[in-house]
Amino acid sequence: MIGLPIDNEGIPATAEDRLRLARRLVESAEAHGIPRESVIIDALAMPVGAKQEQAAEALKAIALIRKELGCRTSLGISNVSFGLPAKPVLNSAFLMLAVAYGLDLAIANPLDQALMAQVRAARVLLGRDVHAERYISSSAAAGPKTPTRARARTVSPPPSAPSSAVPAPHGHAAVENGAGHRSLNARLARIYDAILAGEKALAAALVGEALSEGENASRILDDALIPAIEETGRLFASGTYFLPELMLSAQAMQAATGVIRSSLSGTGHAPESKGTVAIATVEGDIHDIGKNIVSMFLESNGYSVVDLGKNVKAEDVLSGAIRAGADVVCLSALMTTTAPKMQDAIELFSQEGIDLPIIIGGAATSREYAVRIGASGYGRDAVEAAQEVERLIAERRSGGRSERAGGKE
Ligand code: B12
Repeated sequence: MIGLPIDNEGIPATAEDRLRLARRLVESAEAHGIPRESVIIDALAMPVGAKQEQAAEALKAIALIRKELGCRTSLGISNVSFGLPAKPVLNSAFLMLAVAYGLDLAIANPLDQALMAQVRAARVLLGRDVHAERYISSSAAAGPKTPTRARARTVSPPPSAPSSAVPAPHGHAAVENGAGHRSLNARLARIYDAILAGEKALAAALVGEALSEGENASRILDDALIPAIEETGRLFASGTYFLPELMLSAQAMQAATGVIRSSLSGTGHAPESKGTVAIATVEGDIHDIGKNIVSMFLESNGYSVVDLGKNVKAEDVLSGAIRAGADVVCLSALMTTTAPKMQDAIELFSQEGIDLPIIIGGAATSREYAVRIGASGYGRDAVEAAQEVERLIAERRSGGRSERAGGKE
């Protein structure tokens, strides 16, 4: 039911009077068994060319009616521009303001592409289009995505499905899922899809299911999770994925690796630690997926890991490493702009006379870079990270000086 707050005196001039009449409408509707959730009150747009203050009154009425009566509001947008030039400009500006004031329904032309694009943009800015999903999917720049979130939901059976529902047994028939997708068994393919689609709960559930059915944790990481997050990076770089999608995939990745981490810590390994590693992502860099994987892998290989976090200043790496009694420090950087922070840390350790080996890694680094900045070690992945840690701890224990990063090759 749409109600107009008008009485015998005509259209009230103020928002407060519109609220008063709207209250009467709502009470009368309720007396007739119509709940207020079903009532829409029109806030009454007037030509701003005739009564300029009226636009503000209509906007104020939207907010008041919503707040005081808890019912929805509508507005006939184009009334506002009557008698003025460049009507579409005023109409769309008015609509944007009305949306910001909480308008639920606009009487406007849905075939007006420019207007509708602005509404979609406003919904992002006001946080109503969660993860900008509708905005992105309606954007001309957003090409077809592989796989779409919907596809990931339909391709994959629900996580609680019995294992007999899994179409291909472990290590057998491969599923090709389009660009960037490696040949994977069905279970790993679903995990890959869930990461690509940013389906956090699904990814975690599928990884839990795979582990409980005996899938190897390293295989899940190396064949499904890491290739999937790298593929999202490629899709982002090519303009197919946008930042909210990348973030959703990263969150799904964190959730999935979290499941692996807790399963590893639950298995109870070597009671005696092989040594202590302090690990951090350097200052200015918030990428921590790789660091977390390295840290998890080191823990599962019997090291005590003290995670100093991400975006960590060189001084905090130093004090954290000392506090932890670390044998080795691991630094991660994913951006060309943050990799130099590793050198800062190495120089700080040296200035302060702290003789601790520092291993570096992350997509923005290389063995050559490690040699150049005087790091003690470099690892391309978590396995190499563990090898480097082992080497350097052994060297320290045997009293030898740590070789520099280039010494291994
Ligand atoms: C996921 C992701 C994000 C997520 C991060 C979520 C998180 N919590 O980590 C979000 C969406 C938040 C993000 C944000 C940004 N990102 Co980003 N991101 C990525 C992406 C797609 C994947 C990174 C990743 O997790 N890879 C998977 C992991 C497992 O790999 P990894 O970290 O390299 O780790 C492995 C190895 O390197 C090694 N390793 C890692 N650390 C260490 C440490 C040691 C000691 C050792 C031995 C080994 C080791 O072992 C790991 C396991 O194998 C990359 C693209 C890519 N393909 O790398 C872009 C990328 C890194 N991001 C990029 C950019 C620019 C940004 C933003 C600035 C975007 C923006 N405009 O806002 C912000 C950065 C904000 C900031 N200040 O840090 C650029 C960096 C460009 C550059 N060369 O400098 C990339 C390359 C994308 C691109 N092509 O443009 N990002």
